[in-house]
Amino acid sequence: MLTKLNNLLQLQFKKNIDTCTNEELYIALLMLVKSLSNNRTVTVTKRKLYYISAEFLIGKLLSNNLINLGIYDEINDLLKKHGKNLTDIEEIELEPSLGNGGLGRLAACFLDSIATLELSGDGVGLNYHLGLFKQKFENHLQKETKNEWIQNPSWLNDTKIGFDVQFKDFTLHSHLYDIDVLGYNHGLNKLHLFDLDSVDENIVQGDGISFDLTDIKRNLTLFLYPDDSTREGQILRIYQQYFMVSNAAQLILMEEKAKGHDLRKLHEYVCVQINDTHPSLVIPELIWRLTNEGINFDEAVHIVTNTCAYTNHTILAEALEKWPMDYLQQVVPHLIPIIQKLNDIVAQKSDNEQVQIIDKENRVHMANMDIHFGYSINGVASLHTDILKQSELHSFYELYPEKFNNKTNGITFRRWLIHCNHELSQYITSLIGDDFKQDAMKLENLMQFINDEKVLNHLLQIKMNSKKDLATYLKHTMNVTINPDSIFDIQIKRLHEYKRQQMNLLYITHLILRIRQGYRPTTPITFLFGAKAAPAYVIAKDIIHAILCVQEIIANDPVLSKYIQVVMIENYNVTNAEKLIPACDISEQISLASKEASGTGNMKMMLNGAVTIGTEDGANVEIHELVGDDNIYIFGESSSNVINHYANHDYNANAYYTNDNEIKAAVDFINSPEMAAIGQIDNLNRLHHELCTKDWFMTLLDLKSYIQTKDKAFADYEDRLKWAKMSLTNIAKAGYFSSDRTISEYNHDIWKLN
Ligand code: CJB
Repeated sequence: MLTKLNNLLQLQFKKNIDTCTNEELYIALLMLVKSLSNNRTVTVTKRKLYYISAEFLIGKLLSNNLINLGIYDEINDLLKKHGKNLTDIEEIELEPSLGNGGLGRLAACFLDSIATLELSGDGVGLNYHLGLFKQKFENHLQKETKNEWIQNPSWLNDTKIGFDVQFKDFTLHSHLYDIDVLGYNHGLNKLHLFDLDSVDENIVQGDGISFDLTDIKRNLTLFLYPDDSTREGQILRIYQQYFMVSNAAQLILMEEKAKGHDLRKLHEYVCVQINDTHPSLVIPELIWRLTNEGINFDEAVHIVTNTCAYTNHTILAEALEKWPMDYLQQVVPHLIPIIQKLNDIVAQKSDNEQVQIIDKENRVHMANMDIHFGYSINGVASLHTDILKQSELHSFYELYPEKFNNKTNGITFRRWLIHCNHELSQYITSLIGDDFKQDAMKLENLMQFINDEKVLNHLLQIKMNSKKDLATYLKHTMNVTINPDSIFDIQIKRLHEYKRQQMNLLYITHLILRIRQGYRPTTPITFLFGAKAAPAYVIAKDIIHAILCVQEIIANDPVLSKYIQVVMIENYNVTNAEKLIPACDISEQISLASKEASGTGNMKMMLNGAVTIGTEDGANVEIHELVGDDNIYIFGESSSNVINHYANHDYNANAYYTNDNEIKAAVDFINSPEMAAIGQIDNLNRLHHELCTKDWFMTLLDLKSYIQTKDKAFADYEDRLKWAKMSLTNIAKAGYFSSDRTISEYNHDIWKLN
């Protein structure tokens, strides 16, 4: 390996490992990985999967690829011998900004597992030049800036392939870049990212994210999720979505023709997984293209219906896309007759308004099209799938019970244990061998050590080391000092009212008031948040503002700061998640029951030995079943009660606020003079008003039981051995959440690739 590396360094820079810089070494390692990937043969199975997704939150690739090539330790040792440090070299790589949250990270975990299981399955998406915005904090407010992540050289390979994509007013020629997806030990697939040469970063104003929304040729692949609060913004999203799926369809047909397959049998050779509704236009697009190939409409519909499968990731109405017909008319008029014909087929089947594709207001419901003209629809955790069947999509379930299935999400243990927590991973290997790396259920074997004090103490020590590592990292990146001897209570996820970061904040304001009345936490607590708010989501940004103000109040108060600290991580992303997750003691999974489809951060933190405090929502339900009542903190209303509250319109936030002095005091802290002295009173008032009048996601409903449960968790933390047992149990039971298990199920039930 040393010779190979030195040859690359010589060729590129006329240097060797002892004389080169870290930047040069990073480039040489990137080239080394690429050349080793080239030695692998592309995975082939009878049927090929195309996983189309608006997001792929892949994270940095160097270490992950070294692990999956089986050369991580070798390279690590080699670098050390020459006075270099892999962690420093990793810092040179910029994290691809191609995703937003759980949906995109899931897609990335899936690609890893699909390749590892040696299934032929490629990702298809867009190559956003400036990605999702980069978050900065200024005056305790979120500021969005552009995220320039594409380096030269990078993991992107220019394929020189491109397709014409036809819009109403013009045709654009795409440009395809591929990233190799290496499976663990074997397997090679591709992530196909389509781009457009005419896109111009210079149209973006300053370091912000504003640009001319109508200049499609120059803006099409600039940003993921451009602001869609205006008509222009929504139309831009349709342009992006169509560009993605038309390219996907053309790539599929090109590959199928090259294999000599009969397009009439497309469904035998190809499966398209539609990840949420962003890629839904692939259905009419494929039908259109097949009819252009001389296949009649009905047959084309049959073929496409047996090719496409849809995953639903949320029941939140705002995320289930419905596009006004006239918007589609403006962008892709050639698809309209097809969508109308599909709508006619549905109308003949059922007169139930809820299942129609085109509604009375002439909007096209993407999910509805997916369900009628795909052969599978799955939810992402067992509770979520039940809710789809029993309430949200009940009318569809009655029509097509056989199409509905559950696929509980998973995470790749390569990144979320082996890579991000070397010490824990090596310790587990020393206890039970390394079979768990191939078969995650083997982690169960750790249960034999549940009463072994030596093991329990060692686990506590590993957690402490991770907390120290996080402290060093935060000092280095944000210049904040945190105390590794405190309890690390962590909530990291997109900012959304349903995820209830505001409830966590109200626990903190409540605690501030208690400390001021003389209460003293036994062990200090560090509350860590990481979250980006969508740029147009006003209340979400107000919540960030309030957290940042509380952070400062505590920091400036000599008494409070002895016992508690709040840190809001700037620009939460995969890279800092990899530092936060191993360091977590208490994992906050406190969504309003029924609203979090699954969650995957809950799985990552569990795998790294954190104990969950959570509602019976999403995959928390399954975590609870696996670890049992004693190894998780469950609180709050059940999903069925919550669903009833919505149905009966009987939740009254103001009653909770006025009838309980503790709740009232915690909420009133938000716009108190002390907060106003630091923050913006208008924002704080708006959040306060929202909480005690509307509170659509029922924060106050669960606040009391949340406070009690959290107090209990902090008290239990004092019994270190008991806590270590809980931690060990969580690690041991996490095997079920390997994305290898999830992908085997997808393959067995839906894709049938081999
Ligand atoms: N999800 O990240 C997103 N974005 C969306 O637009 C809709 C859903 C999340 O998907 C994850 C993967 O399935 C889920 O774990 C999570 O609950 C859901 O919010």
